[in-house]
Amino acid sequence: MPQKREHKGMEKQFKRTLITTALPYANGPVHIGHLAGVYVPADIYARYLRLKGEDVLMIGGSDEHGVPITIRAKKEGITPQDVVDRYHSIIKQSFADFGITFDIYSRTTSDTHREVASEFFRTLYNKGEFIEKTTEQYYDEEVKQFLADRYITGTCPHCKNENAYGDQCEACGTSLNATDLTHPKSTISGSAPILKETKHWYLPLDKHEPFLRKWILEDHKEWKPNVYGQCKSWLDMGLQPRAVSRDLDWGIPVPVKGAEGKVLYVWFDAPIGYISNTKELLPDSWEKWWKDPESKIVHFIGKDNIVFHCIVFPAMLKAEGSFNLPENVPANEFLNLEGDKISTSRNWAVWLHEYLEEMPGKQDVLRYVLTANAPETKDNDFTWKDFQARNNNELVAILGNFVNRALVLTQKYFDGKVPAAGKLTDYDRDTLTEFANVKQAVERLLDTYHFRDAQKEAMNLARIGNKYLADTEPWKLAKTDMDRVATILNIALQITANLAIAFEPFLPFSMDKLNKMLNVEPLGWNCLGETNLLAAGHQLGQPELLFEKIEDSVIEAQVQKLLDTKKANEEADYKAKPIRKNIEFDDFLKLDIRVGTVLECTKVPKADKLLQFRINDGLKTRTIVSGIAGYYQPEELVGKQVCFIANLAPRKLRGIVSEGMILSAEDADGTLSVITTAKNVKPGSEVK
Ligand code: B3M
Ligand code: ZN
Repeated sequence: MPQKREHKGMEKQFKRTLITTALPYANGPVHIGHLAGVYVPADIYARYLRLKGEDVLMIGGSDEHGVPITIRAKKEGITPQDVVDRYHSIIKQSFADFGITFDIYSRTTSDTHREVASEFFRTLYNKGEFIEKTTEQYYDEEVKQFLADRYITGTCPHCKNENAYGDQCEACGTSLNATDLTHPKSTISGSAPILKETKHWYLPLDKHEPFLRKWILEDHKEWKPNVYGQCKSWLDMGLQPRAVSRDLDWGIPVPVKGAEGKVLYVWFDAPIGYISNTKELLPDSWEKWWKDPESKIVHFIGKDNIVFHCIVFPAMLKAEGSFNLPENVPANEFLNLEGDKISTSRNWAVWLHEYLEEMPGKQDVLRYVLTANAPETKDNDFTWKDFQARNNNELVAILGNFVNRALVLTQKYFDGKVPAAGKLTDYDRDTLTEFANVKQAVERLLDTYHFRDAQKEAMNLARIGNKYLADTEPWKLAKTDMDRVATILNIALQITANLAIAFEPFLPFSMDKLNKMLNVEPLGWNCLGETNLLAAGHQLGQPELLFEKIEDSVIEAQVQKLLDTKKANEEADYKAKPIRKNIEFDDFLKLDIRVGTVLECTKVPKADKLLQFRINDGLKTRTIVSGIAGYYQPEELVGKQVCFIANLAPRKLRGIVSEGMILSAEDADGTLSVITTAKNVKPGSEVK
């Protein structure tokens, strides 16, 4: 049955759905953040549509190009190919282990991908869709190579941190161009790079801006608010041409004359990977999935990839001319771990392969918890305590308990054969209507990408069942009224069969098990809500426990593991940033730190890290530019009191004269938090 969706006031029908999932970089294993943000929701959606009998493809793969991979290789003294070979297979295995049902999981180093991406570039090139620009970039004469931003360190012009990167100073958060650094140094050879001219191809996003504005802001108002909002703020800042090539020796060679030593920028080739992988899977029929107007494309991604999927890739597809654009991009926010940002380099993560070693067979528990806590509209936190509570109080106590009671009682009183229902009471009928309504509710939520609420609805079905058995107490009637017991258990078993359908997209491993216990083939989605799924006399299989309680000791061990990581990280941080040597009191007095009240705060156009403040400093209004745009929405800070250095010599940032510096605390992962006062004080008050 074709799906119906609201579209520009009309209902648009689609014949098939192409689901793509962000291609993770093959420079490390995958963790719970990946699963929660992208792969579990995509898999739920794919399984749901397949259960409905729709035509679905789910495309995945590893992103194997880009600078992070070359850096990792250099660090380990191996080739980039070694790095991606290792992690591609680990990642692929983890996804398979968690039941993520890709139709294909390939890689961007495949031959098909190289051909498809080269062809795509050539088409745009021949159509004149690129502009060519020659700019000066740093070049390491010792190793004879241009340096990507991350291969250059130097002194930050703003805060004088000596270890700033070519794209960003992690000490003050300012986004930089490599040429802003003083004393630049190549991290490859340690030598001072020279500036050398180099030519690159740019996609003129500015040219596509009017189209993108209409397509997103007017035609896709139904997109999630976090996605729509990010797109709007990019569009409002104005789009710039973006380079789609790099001077690098790892990647897909730019397929035109005069481009020796240049490769496609990883963010140019990676999204084309969705197309290549479809083609690799279906060499003869891939095009209908991408080009037939009756095909719907949905990109599942994390929030850091929104601009590439909603703006850059659509502009590429539009420029090419023959492809559909995505119907929706249900991007998630981030999942934190025990209150801190997940970080691969700090080993602050629950790695999927480790989880499975330590919790064998518990894939569904993690899938359940990650969906229950999915960062759908805001960042969310994973904690082991919550993991345990959701397992013990929901999976075990509600779903598992109900199913087990229904099956065990049937075994006990009817030798495991579905008993025939007799006359229904009003309460029976009310119960049946209640769960018949669940189908519509779950569908509406899944169709609009509200996976956590959909799962909650499914759990309500189990709650209804649990309550029904608790209220009717068939075990007490066994001696007096076996007809009534038969009716009650028939109803309980029909609810169980419904649960096996409703939970299949969420808990596929357990529902497989449940289907075996029911001795049925998996039932289609359209059976959901029916009350005669199991015929009287049908022989059930052996009941088993669906879920088991997780003991405190298991959770404590996981928490301890994280505490150990935290301790190791703290020691390393302290070593990396030891307390500086003592200063005299007079030195301290030189600093004039004051409190000011933020009157206005706005984004600095074309600088994604900078906010411009207008601050009441007690005497006048002063302007300060600060590199904290990544951590605050401007409006959050208006009216707040902040501390700032009032006697720092004014300096120009992106053409704006900044009169001072706003003080922020930086934690180990680089997150900045503005220093404010515990009580409101008069603007201009000194901080000492
Ligand atoms: N590899 C970035 C990431 O893993 C990038 C996604 C590509 S999707 C085409 O966040
Ligand atoms: Zn800095």
